[in-house]
Amino acid sequence: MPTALTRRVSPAIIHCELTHLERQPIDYPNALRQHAAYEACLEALGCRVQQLPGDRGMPDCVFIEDTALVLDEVAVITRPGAESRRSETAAVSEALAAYRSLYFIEPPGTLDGGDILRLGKSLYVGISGRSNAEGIRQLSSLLGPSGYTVQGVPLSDCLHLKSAVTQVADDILLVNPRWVDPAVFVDWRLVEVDPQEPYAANALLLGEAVVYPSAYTRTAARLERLGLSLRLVDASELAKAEGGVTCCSLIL
Ligand code: CIR
Repeated sequence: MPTALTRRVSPAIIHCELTHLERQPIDYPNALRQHAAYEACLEALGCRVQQLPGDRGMPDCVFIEDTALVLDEVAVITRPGAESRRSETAAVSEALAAYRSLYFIEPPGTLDGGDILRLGKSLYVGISGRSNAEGIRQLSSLLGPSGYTVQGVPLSDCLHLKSAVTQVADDILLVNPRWVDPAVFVDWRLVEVDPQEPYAANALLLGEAVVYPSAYTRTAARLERLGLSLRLVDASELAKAEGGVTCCSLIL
């Protein structure tokens, strides 16, 4: 049974980092309710959920994906690009040490887990405002010996690579072609987000099921037409903090 590591929403979420969105009020009780429903969805899909406590001093700590890359062999603890987020890694590395040997990204490298798309043994890493060339170089030298290839991918206008592209089936990627060049993924069958839903490319594939935000009805219809099995969750409150569905868990 996979473990999904999550982290409780911080009461300070209202002070989260924002890059592309204007600050809007976040309803904390509603964010907690939606996060609990997301965890219940992961449980219904067969995961054991292990929730780490939130932290008042870490507004973005619910977005646990950014703090680590978990592979079958090892885990890499990142060094988040936003300085306000660097302290989030301590509790996550403590928890992950029970499951994996750990590697660490060291200064001056920066890397956010949201920038790393793993497709088999290929790791695509967004060259973003958060992940720099040195972080990508360190990732490559840490994981090359285990047979992983690491390729940097240019992005435009979005926070992370997985804002622009995620895997939704064995052979299908969901992509926003305005934010990442689809030619990078030439060997894959690609489905594009509806142009009216630019934020709709972030989906979480768990087994055969796709955990997906209920807000993106047009893109959801495209995915359903392909025969994919969607589990819709209301992720609207954390979307105001620029979070999606991949970023609220680490699947082990
Ligand atoms: C941040 O800007 O770091 C947070 N407010 C949102 C992080 C979302 N993480 C992700 O999509 N992997």
